[in-house]
Amino acid sequence: MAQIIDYNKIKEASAKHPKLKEINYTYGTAGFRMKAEYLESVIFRVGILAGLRSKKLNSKVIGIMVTASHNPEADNGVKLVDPNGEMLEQRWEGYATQLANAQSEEDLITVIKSIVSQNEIDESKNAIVVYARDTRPSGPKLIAALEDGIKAINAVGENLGIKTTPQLHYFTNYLNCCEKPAEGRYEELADKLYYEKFANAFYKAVGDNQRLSTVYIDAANGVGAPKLRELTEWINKINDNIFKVTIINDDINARGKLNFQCGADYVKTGQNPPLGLNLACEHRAASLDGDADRIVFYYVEEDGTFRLLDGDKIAALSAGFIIELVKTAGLDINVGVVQTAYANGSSTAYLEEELKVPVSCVPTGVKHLHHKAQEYDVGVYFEANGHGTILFSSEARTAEQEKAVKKLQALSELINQTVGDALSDLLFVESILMNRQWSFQKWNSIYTDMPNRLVKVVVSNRHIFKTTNAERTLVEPKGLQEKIDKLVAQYKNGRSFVRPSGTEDVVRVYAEASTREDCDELAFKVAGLVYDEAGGTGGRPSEFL
Ligand code: 16G
Ligand code: ZN
Repeated sequence: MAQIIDYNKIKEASAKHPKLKEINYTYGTAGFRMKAEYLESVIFRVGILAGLRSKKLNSKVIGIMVTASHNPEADNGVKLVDPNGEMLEQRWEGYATQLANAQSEEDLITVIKSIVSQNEIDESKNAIVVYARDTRPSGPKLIAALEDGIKAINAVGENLGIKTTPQLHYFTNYLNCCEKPAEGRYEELADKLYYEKFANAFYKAVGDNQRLSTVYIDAANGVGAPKLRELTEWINKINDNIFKVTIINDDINARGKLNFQCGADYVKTGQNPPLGLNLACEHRAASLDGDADRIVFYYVEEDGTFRLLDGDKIAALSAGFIIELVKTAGLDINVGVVQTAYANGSSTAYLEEELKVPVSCVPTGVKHLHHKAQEYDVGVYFEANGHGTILFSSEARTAEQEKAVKKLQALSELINQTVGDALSDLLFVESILMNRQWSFQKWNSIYTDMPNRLVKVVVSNRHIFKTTNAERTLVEPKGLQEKIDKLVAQYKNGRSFVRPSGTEDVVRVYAEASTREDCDELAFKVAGLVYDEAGGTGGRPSEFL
């Protein structure tokens, strides 16, 4: 029987994890994320918030993931997951920020009480929370603080140990719709159920198509390495001739290696292969990020040119295959694709003009994409950085049993619909390529990326930047957008936008144009303009024009 909230107990426990005075925390696009040493008080309070959220939702299970994804090893972070496996409801992000910033124990209690009263939370409800972490060295200490928070609010906490972010999302959703395991069996079951589901779905989706060559996977020296290894063992148990991977950058124990010159973000940003991978021209390769929710694919041409198959290419490949199945089966199902401003212009043109699929553009961050994708029967969403998934409405899932429908169903089971998942995306892409018997070269040739460049500008206050039109137009600082437009107009197929980062203290400039030279010139001119007119600081980089 749950007790009502014991505020004295919370006060005492909180005193062991005092808030650092100088820091102002914000629950942003990626939850709380910063240097690990600043996070102890925050994580303790996230434990409390998760307890409150579970009580509010009638004892539904809430998930908590401790990770800083693709960030350097010294960082860490924490994110809450709602019962259906989706990101925390937006209004509660504000509560998270308020709790994190309460300076004293008294302030903390005041904030908790106001959340309870605003949401009419029944304090006597049970609360249940599951939590996991990635492989960062700071993880265990932060998990201990989290457990103190969970205990302080008398919630039941189940530790899932080391998991990928998508595994935590998937299992949170599972626990809220299926039978809960016995106490003490959560950690093991979270792996087993996940492997079993995706291995079986992969087997179904590939049918009797011929297997393709080995995929070399750069696991960023993170949690993706052991998890992918176990997942492939499960696949091999069913049929050891359908999927071959070689995992590199799988050292999760050595300090300093996580995401260091490897991983999806490094490869996407630098358009270079990661450290430790010697790519020959026939090799197929992919990189995960530190918590295995992003994936990008790549290969090198005979002349050594590096070719990236990013989130936009994954979206195009998936949408093309799904549309074909839908047509073959004669289904009345609407398929749509959701992108952000970062999507390569050529990908949008390919989707709209060749595949004739509706494309919408939303602000950066998974919650925006996920939400929009739910409007379609089949909603494909991928950020260019390799984070994404596909949502199949139940209508699409229960259509009649024809061959194409069966394949569509198999695909719907193969993708982790709670959140973008590098491992499930890998199997999904591989199954389409096997069905089509396509090489990476063939896949790449569906459209040609426009040259593009991303530049960071350090400014004294990024919060003065306000955008509209899915982040493609600046509203403030006033007058800046007009000046950007003038620059853009000087370049063939020019496109550029400026937005404040949600995860770093910088402003990002993106530019595209017909040629590499034009694109770079446009990007550095816009960056220079932003630096000069909107409080650039820390020295004007020499490449800015
Ligand atoms: C976070 C987002 C990711 C987005 C990135 C943008 C989630 C789970 N993750 O990592 O989707 O692409 O932030 O970062 O929403 P930025 O605002 O610094 O450019
Ligand atoms: Zn990630």
